[in-house]
Amino acid sequence: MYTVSESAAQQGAQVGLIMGSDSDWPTMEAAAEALAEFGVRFEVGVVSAHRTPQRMLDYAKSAAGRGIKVIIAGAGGAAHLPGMVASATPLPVIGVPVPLKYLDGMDSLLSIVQMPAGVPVATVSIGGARNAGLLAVRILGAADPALQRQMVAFQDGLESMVLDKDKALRE
Ligand code: RP5
Repeated sequence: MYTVSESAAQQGAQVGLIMGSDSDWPTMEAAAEALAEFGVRFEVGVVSAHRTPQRMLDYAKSAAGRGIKVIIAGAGGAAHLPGMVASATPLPVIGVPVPLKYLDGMDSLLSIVQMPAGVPVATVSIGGARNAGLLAVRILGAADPALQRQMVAFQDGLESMVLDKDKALRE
């Protein structure tokens, strides 16, 4: 389990894990856990597109220069954070639609996924923060053979898990 404050201080972070509000953390925590499973260093922060627009731009514009390779951005409702961050950084941005009380996260999904040509955001499923973390690992793994081998082992583990369940079902 991670708290925002514990994770925020990591040195040499490769992934920037940001969210529009601390209320997004229960959803976004799964991304942090996935990154930690692979030993990927990350930083965590609350960056609101609407409440702290300048902070958002400062974060997006400085991320690549600080060594960040991938940004995971989660937001709910009128979820403009991932798209706006993508507009101000050359880094790959993964958007996580955070489900809120109303509309079951469809508002978050549609706010994030329907980007104009030229400004891509790789959008995962509603509440799909774990896959956001795993996708960040895959992106980093493309230039890091050791990390890619870890991903292959993880995928082998998924296969074994399913085969074991299948076997148990038929026993
Ligand atoms: C969004 O507004 C945040 O990403 C969050 O999902 C939502 C609600 O924020 P709070 O009112 O809980 O701070 O910008």
